[in-house]
Amino acid sequence: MRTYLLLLFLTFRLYLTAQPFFLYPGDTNNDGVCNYLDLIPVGLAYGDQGPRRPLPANDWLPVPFQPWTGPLPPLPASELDRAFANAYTHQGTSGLDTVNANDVLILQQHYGEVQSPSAPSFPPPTDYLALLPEFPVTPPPAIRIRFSADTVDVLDTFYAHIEFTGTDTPDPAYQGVMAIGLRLKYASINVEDMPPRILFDTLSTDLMGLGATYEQAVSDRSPLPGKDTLELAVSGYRNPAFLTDRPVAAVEYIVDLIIRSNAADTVYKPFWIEFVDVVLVDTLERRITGVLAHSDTVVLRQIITSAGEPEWQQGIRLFPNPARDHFTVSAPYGLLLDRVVLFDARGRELRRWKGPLPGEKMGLEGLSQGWYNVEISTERGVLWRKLTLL
Ligand SMILES: [Ca+2]
Repeated sequence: MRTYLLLLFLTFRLYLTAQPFFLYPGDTNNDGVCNYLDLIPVGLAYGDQGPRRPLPANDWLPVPFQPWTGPLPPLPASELDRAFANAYTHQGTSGLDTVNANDVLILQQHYGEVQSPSAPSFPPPTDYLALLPEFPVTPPPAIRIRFSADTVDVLDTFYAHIEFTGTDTPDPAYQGVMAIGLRLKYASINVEDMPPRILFDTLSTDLMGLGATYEQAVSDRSPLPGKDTLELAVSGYRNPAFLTDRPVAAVEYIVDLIIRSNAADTVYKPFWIEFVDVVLVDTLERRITGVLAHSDTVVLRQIITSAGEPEWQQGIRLFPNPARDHFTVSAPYGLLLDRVVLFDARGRELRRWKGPLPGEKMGLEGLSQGWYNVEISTERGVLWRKLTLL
């Protein structure tokens, strides 16, 4: 068996040396897509030096390169894996001869792009996470999400703090965590008009970060983080940056609107973030398994009042109301309407008008009798009115 493996390895090496190598700049882990996980090889190889690529191109195309032979993290996998690691993991993706912050810029530039099946890299792409050796740690470290408040109101800003919790495992092989990669999902409906922002700890000099939201990933790239998805990674510079408790990143949300689903004066909606993928890697490129992930819940609140409204709000009315085939919004002179949105009693958005003029007719064709909620956004704020359709 060993002889067979050795033969296989030697044949493979011969094959490698006879073939030119190609990589997609930014796909540092060669899994076929440029995304947050590509920050991990950059962290592992930070500061490494090797031969410059013959062409300095950083376009999203397979470009030729020469494998580096310099020091590599001592992968505990087979020699075959080491050859692969040499071929794809530890390249200066920017085309420079040192792995440095420029490589993170290339990741941002190509975020979300996928390798073309007709022009794959060589060696061909592999499942990066499946190649990582597993390292179970007991008790395990944890990733926790903590919201900045228990309850927040419409138009409030709130933060999801993502935190690493260290472990006091007696395992002498555990040296801490070098990089953390997270894919997170959340219910976007009450925060969708204002995309979240991912905030990294820019004061720390031992960490780099990479994140993507649907706003940052433009539409001609695929696969995108969806409207309800966040992807982010943080990594130390070859060092185990996460040993004791420390913040990973924060996500800033703004409560946009809450849809009124009944006649109550105040609406409450829970909001939370789910972990889809949690990847913790150490400086030996081992994936730490058994990691605990805890999420938190925040309550979004909207207080709907008509009594005691400011004067400018009192002047905003729906007419006619009850309505038959259309309605208009009357507003105090000079107040501009940004947006009018119609919701049914179950909170589903039905129609949306951008920048209507006061008095402009908004059609209700095809809608059934009953009551509806109308959200009116103005330059001075947002308010709600109830509309009855006969
Ligand atoms: Ca990749």
